[in-house]
Amino acid sequence: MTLSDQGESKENKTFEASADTSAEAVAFSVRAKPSPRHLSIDEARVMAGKLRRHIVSMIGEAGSGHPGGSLSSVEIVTALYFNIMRYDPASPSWADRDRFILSKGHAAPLLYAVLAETGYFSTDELSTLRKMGSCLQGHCDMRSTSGVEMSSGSLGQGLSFGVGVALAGRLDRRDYRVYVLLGDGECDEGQVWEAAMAAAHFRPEDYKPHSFKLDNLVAIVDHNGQQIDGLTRDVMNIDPLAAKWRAFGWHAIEVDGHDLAQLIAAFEEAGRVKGKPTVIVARTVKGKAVSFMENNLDFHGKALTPDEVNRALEELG
Ligand SMILES: Cc1ncc(C[n+]2csc(CCOP(=O)(O)OP(=O)(O)O)c2C)c(N)n1
Ligand SMILES: [Mg+2]
Repeated sequence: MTLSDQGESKENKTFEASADTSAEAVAFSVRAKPSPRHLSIDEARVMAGKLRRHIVSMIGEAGSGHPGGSLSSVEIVTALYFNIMRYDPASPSWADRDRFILSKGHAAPLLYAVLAETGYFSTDELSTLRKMGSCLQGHCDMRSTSGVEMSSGSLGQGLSFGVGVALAGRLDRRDYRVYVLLGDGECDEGQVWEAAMAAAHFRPEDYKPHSFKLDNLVAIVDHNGQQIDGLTRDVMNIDPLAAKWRAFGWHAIEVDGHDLAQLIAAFEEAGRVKGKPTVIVARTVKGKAVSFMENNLDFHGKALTPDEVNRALEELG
């Protein structure tokens, strides 16, 4: 049974029941799991274009924000929210939902765009970004925005949080999966590597009788080659990135981060990996799909002017 088969009142009752650990309630909540959405690649491409239009419009309207790193991760979240993850916008705290954690919290407009398009709130809210009283803060605030799993913006913390959420899933015997999106500049933070080491450390033989293998955890690194102060290879060379994660005990997959088919295949591969967490190193272009923003360091943390918004929207079609 999928959510679309259920009436509204039954749906709410289902999710209330998921906190109940009786066999009957657990069986019911297992039956009631919503399936991931399934857009075709062409439909997903159209959705990616929509997300990009939201991003440039809302940052232009706000007059501040981080467009470059929001645009580079568009296909990553499109693949996750429209082909991979299991969630229900009507029940944002449903205990069995898959979790998406935006560790690079300055890309908040990207997350807001996808949360609006999936139905967590209206797309009309997007134009309130960074305004007084808005539920859409400049950086992610889990107390203000439906669907935001972690307050982020201080780089380096999301993977540690994700390890905790993945461990909690194992402890609670829930089969949700945890996805953490990191920036490549963010990987300069030592805490990322502490979390990477911890994630691969937890093994069932250490914690019998429970299974603590964190193969329910997937990190994605948006490897756009740029950070706030310049090129990653100049500021702090992190390559070879996949080899580093492998050395830390992770299964690593490298993809073109704008190729939806490659991304979906990589997430599916991650779902089949047993006994270790997976990292997807996604090669991307900062400012992707807007010619004057691509690889332009200026647009790391600078809003588009009204004229630039118009030019960008024209290009995005
Ligand atoms: C702990 C911390 N230090 C510094 C900053 C300021 N800052 C915001 S974005 C950014 C660069 C991040 O680069 P990257 O992770 O590569 O992000 P992307 O290229 O995807 O935008 C920095 C240093 C911060 N937010 N948090
Ligand atoms: Mg970067």
